[in-house]
Amino acid sequence: MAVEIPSVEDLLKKGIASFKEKFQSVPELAGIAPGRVNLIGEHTDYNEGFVFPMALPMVAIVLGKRTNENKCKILTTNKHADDSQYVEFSLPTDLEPLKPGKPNWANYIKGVVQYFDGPKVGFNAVVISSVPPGSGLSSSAALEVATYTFLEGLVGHKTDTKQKASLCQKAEHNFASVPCGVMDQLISVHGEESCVTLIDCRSLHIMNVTIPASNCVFLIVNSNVHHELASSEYSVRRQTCEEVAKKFNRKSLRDVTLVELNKLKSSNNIDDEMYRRARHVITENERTLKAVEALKSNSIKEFGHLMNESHNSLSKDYEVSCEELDFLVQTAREVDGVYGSRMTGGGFGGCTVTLVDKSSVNAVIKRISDSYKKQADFFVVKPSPGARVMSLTS
Ligand code: GAF
Repeated sequence: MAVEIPSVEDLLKKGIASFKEKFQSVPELAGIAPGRVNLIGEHTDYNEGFVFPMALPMVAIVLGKRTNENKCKILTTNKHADDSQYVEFSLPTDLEPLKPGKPNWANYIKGVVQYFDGPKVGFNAVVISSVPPGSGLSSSAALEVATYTFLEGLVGHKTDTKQKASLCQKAEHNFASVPCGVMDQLISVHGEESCVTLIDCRSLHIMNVTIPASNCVFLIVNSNVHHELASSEYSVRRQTCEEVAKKFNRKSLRDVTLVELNKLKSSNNIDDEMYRRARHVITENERTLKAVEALKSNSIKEFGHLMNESHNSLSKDYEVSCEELDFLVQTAREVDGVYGSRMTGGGFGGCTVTLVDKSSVNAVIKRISDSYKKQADFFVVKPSPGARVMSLTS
């Protein structure tokens, strides 16, 4: 059975109750921001390429109130192994900026408080989230953007939305040491109900594409595995891409064509591994743009085919898939009514996304549940709204 995704209202109720218990007062407002699933365009964002994600109904919420102290006091309702669920830190000053430390979960919040471009004020807050952590659905970007949105609401300051996403990305780089691209933060800020969003990660231009009416849905399958390689290999991939772009004297792989890459290969000026990494990025950009056209013209079959090609390229050329993800993708594809299936996010574990006829969802769930050696979680998802502030007093 697919997991029932908790409603924002239910999460708010729980968060408010925890706040009242911890801080013996009533919270004023909430910053709410979604996780995301990327439908195609993987490992292209840090190459200034194209991505095509949608915001999820799973969200992170930061709720609370402003105080007169120069302290940030935060309780998380999420359980974190070996980590305390409560943290206090002083507001940053020019002389004493915030630094990452323990507990780990608080680093995303600290980073955002550090880079917030409005007036900095003390607050008490509770964090609650329905985005499964460490599963490639951007639980960390959702927390960063929810925190930023909460701070905007507290002081009545609004940052330009692209700048806001970039500052949240900076928090992730410097406080979580992940050299991520900007996709996750941008879609968390800009998501729209019923839309998938094409992002040009060079210009940060955003185009929302409405999902045409059809009998299909997107099914997310969480493999519930997370391989330790994930963050180190992510940096290595990013570096390799930069090295190949340098060979061409170009700013990024966005500016390199497949014909040029093939020429370099035939003159023996690039080793096979580097060639395959770059080939993934170049062909993935092409697939992403084709997928956008396919969705616009309601060519579901073509869209699914491109999702399959994307996964194959991520698995064979970019080598960021793993046994479990390949298994889930392969098993889903064997079911009638499935148009396409691929890993989503950074890889080495996490989730797959499958485009499937509504009438075949249960058959996919059954086939995977019967044969997957671990426990998988299933979510049927619709594109959902991006970050917003909600007043809790009216
Ligand atoms: C992770 C990163 F955070 C994104 O920026 C992106 O690179 C993605 O992996 C791969 O497409 O989610």
